[in-house]
Amino acid sequence: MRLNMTQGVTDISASVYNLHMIIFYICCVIGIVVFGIMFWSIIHHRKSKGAKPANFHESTKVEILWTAIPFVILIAMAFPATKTLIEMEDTTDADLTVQVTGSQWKWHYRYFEHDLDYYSLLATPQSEIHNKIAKSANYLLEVDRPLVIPTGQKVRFLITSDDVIHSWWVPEFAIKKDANPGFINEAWTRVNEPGIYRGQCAELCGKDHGFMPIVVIAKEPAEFNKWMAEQTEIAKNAKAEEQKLLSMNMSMEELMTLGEKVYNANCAACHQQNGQGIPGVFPGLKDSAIALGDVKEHINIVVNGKAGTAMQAFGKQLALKDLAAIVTYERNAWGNNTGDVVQAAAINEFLVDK
Ligand SMILES: [Cu+2]
Repeated sequence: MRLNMTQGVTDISASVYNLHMIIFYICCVIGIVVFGIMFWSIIHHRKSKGAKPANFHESTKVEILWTAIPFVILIAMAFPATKTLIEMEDTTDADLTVQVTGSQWKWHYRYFEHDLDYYSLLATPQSEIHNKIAKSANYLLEVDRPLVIPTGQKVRFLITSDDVIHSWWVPEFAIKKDANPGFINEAWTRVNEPGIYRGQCAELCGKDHGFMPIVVIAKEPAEFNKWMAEQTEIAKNAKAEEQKLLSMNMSMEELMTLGEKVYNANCAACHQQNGQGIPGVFPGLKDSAIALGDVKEHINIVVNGKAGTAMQAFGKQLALKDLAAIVTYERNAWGNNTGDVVQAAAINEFLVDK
């Protein structure tokens, strides 16, 4: 039974499970009947026993039977399946709408009714991935900022993508929807019990396809509202903080410490922790023309990305000081030693829509 589908935690996932089981049992019965008759006939009416083959070629009775019986079985299966499918597709009257955007290799969540959006990144440390320490129970299934939704309410998901095709899959909600660039797919859920539910990207989307998990926390509505109030407050303060930062200078040390952390979470997947990239696929930054060359060009690439490549525009993903720290880090780590210190104010000039 461990190999069977999950029953999930929503009414829809329960009906999907039941549907799966009903059709599975129908298939078992058909299998037993068909193979039973076949093997019984082969054994009891074999040639060595002197059996003469019957001839029912062009028998109207048989032809009607073997058309009618499968037809009836198919209709009987289509009824409950269609009912469930229609229910799954009905995204009307949602209490909350969340836009889910896949991008290489992370998820972005935006709450329509609230002033809140954020990226959700893999939280499993590199040391676990490279077998330097023991793997934890939720290896590759943990994120820094999970999606939080209320229990007992209808939550609608609008699923899309920034780059290639991803797929947002949470088995316990019975949701698996492709995230296509330029399209919006809809799904919905109503989770009955509070809890932590995990999923993964289910459409091969490139090198780190296995490194963009999904974690959804379902909280009681009161707790959800409390969480939402806290988060919007934090987001508001962070914006105010950004403005203050523009007139402040961080020390080289602070920038390097923060830079290493942010680099490892956001850049190391492609450019690697040692800054050497993957030859032929992702350029290295150690001794590179970008990291040692013009600071402005370097900032521009980090903030606005590089069209036609996997290099994303990080300006909309990270805070000013994180971006300043990344650029400072890349210019001084791995023996790059340019001595350049980049501050938040320098980054701000390159943000297109701020
Ligand atoms: Cu993906």
